[in-house]
Amino acid sequence: MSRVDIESLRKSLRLYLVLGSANCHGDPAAAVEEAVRGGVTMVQFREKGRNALKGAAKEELARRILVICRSFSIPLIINDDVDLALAIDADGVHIGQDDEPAERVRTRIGDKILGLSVHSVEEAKRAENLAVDYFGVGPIYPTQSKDDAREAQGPGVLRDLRRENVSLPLVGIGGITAERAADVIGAGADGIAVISAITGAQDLRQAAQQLAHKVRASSSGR
Ligand code: TZP
Ligand code: MG
Repeated sequence: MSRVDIESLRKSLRLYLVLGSANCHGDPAAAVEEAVRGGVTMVQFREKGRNALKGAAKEELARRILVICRSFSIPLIINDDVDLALAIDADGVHIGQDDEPAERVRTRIGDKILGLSVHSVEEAKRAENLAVDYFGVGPIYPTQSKDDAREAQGPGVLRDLRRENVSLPLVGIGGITAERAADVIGAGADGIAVISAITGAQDLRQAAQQLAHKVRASSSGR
């Protein structure tokens, strides 16, 4: 197998749902199914927080989410858990600046997708030679969904990255709603990553449909 095709990854990143059990009222796998039916193009399993599942229970939920993603042919990325990604043969891993270093993760996951959170041009430049496949950039707007989130930076950070010729696929994250999606895409992101705009909605499928529509409308021609 070879590394992911960058252009198809850009498309997969268009509407990236990030979630774990802390973000869902009901079964997270059911939430994924609804959201994917609405137009989500990639999923990240991010099991965090005080009551986060661990061990076999975490793996069991990840496997159920993987079955759904596979049935819709969309990638499943695991947040900061290389062992789990390898155990279930997920499509990739997403890491933050303080997680297992990207070089080591790349060695362990081979050709799977590797995403890295960056907060500035400096962090992105430092990581450009690290065999990372995409950058998650944020928080773009204030967020309630991450305890240790840094200060929101606005879509300008995406513009700065593009101006400095960072060419990797970029996905904006943090406080993104249907109303804000066009500004994030317009600033240079290939897609948007959301938690609450989907998991906090009454109708998850409809929320995903609205977001997908906004992304499609604002990235036409790309
Ligand atoms: N990383 C930066 S902001 C964030 C993460 C995981 C949380 C995004 O959640 P929401 O609800 O879409 O603001
Ligand atoms: Mg992390």
